This record gives sequence, structure tokens and C-alpha cells, in this order.
Amino acid sequence: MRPVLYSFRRCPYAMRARMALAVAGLELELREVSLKAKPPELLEASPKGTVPVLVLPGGAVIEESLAIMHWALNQADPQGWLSAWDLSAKALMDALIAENDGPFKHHLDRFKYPNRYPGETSESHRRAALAILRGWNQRLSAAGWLLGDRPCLADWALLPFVRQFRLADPADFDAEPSLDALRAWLSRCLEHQTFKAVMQSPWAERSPWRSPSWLYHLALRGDWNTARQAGAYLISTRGQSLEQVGFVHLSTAQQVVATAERFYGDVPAGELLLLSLDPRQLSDVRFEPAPGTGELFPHLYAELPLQAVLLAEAYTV
Ligand SMILES: N[C@@H](CCC(=O)N[C@@H](CS)C(=O)NCC(=O)O)C(=O)O
Repeated sequence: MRPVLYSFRRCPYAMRARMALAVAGLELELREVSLKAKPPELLEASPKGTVPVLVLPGGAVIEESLAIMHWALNQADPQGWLSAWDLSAKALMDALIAENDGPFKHHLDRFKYPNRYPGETSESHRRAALAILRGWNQRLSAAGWLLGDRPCLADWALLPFVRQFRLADPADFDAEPSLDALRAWLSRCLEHQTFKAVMQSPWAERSPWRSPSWLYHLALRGDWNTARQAGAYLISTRGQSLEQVGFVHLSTAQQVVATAERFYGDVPAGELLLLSLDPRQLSDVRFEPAPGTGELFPHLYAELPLQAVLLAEAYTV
């Protein structure tokens, strides 16, 4: 049994947790989730519903990114993010991370997503965030990293948030005065194997993990678009209507890949969608043997209600 990490590729908290877990050299099962439809297994482990969440083999749950980083580095800290520093340095790391997770994140969100915060001025939050960044810039100008001449926990914990700030307006960030050391640090971190590794497979996945609690249906993009316009999905499987067959072909999480290969192997990438379905919203599902193999497949003896579709995403293996 390996620990299970629920993660979201683009979440800055999940990025920093993945970095610590990867650096510690830990083996785990990564479950990419969509924040629009969180799998029941994640919510059962951690009802607050944020990522990252780490579930240990004994069942213990760690549901804060920083706690996951500490847990990982306690297992192994080969780059000395924590172990190579004394108590006063650790107190400084904590203070920098608190400044990031508190005021910096507060201003970053209001600058980056002005629509979510009506009545707030994006520019004043940008300036407040920049004031914090200038403080970090000053630290970085001494020896290149936040606490000295080598990276520590705080460098990696702050990195994904500084990256987000730049991505919100790269041209302005790149032209901003008095940020040279911070920009050099950011480029160095982004080019570092520690960061690059967690933005690609196997540390970051692009398609959501398939929950065994859900059911699935493969649909051609054109059929799905028609259904959304018409308000009803009336296809059974490729080239056959619900009316002709009498039920809609579904798959369990374990059956999706084989079904896609068998019936949709020639469909161009992006034209095949995987619909994730909430079985509680499907009225009459029967598990019936497929002709020939006898393998049991779920069949929906009703129209597929559009509200049962939790996610409709391009299918990737
Ligand atoms: N304090 C948490 C914050 C995690 C967090 O807010 N993650 C965001 C994604 S970046 C999330 O899961 N939001 C829930 C949602 O959007 O539904 C941590 O450090 O792990």
C-alpha cells in the first residue's frame, strides 16, 4: 500500500506538496482531481474539500500542504530543506511562509481575480503584494536564496505563489523596478529539476483520476454538443441510438480504457469525450454480460440525464 495524494496540477498548494514528496523520493499513488467535481473518496478522507490531501496507508489523513511538506521531509530530506538549518533559521522560514499564505495570498487573489471580489481595487492589491515581494527581493539579493546561499523549505513553499503573481501580468512583473534578485530567483526555481519534475507525469497528471464510485460514458464531441443544445442525450454507443438499443452503454472506472480502445481507437484526439457520471442520479442501471466475453457492464435503461454528468473532458488514456 502506498500513500495516496489527491492533487490538482495547477494548484500552488498542491505544487509545493508534490515538490517535497518528490524530493524525499517517496512512492505514492497520485490522484489528479477536478475541483469542479471532487471524487467522493477525497471528500470522505477530507470533508473540507481542498487539495492537496495525503492519505497514509494506515488511514491517517494530512490535509494541509505545509503539513504534507513537513511529513515528507521527515521521511527524507536529501537536499537539506529543513534539516540543514538551525532553530532561528526555521523560525524565519515559518515567518516567511506565514507572510506568503496570509497577506501575500490575500492580495494575490484580489489582484488576479478582480471579478471574484467586487468593490475591491485590483491595483491597490497589486501594489500591496509588490511591497511584500520587494521585502523578499531584499533577502534574495544577499546570496540568491531566501535564507542564504542554498534553498530551504521557504523557497519552495513560496515559489508557486510568486509564479502565479508573475503569470497574472508577466509584462508588468518583468518591468517592475527593484525586483531583479526575485526575478533571478524565480527563473532559477522554474528551471530547477525540483519544480519541473512536479509539473509533468508522473508527479502531475492532466486527466482526472477515475473514481470507482462513479460510472463513465464515452461520447463523441459532436453528439455531446448536440445533447447539450437539445437538453437530452439519446445515444447508446458509437453510431447507435438509445431507441435502437434500449439502453445507454456505460463503463466502470476499470473498464474505460479497454472500451475506448475497442470502439473509439480511430477517433482523433480531442473528439472523444469521457463523461463522468454520478450513479445516484441514474435511475435504472443494470450490470449485464457483454456478448462473447460475459464481462459485466453497466447499462442505463433510461435517457442519460444531463445533470448526472459531473465532468465532460477530452479522453486521454
Ligand atoms: N490551506 C490549504 C489550502 C489549499 C487550497 O485552498 N487549495 C485549493 C486549490 S489551489 C482548493 O482545493 N480549493 C477548493 C476548491 O476550489 O473547491 C493547504 O495549504 O493545503
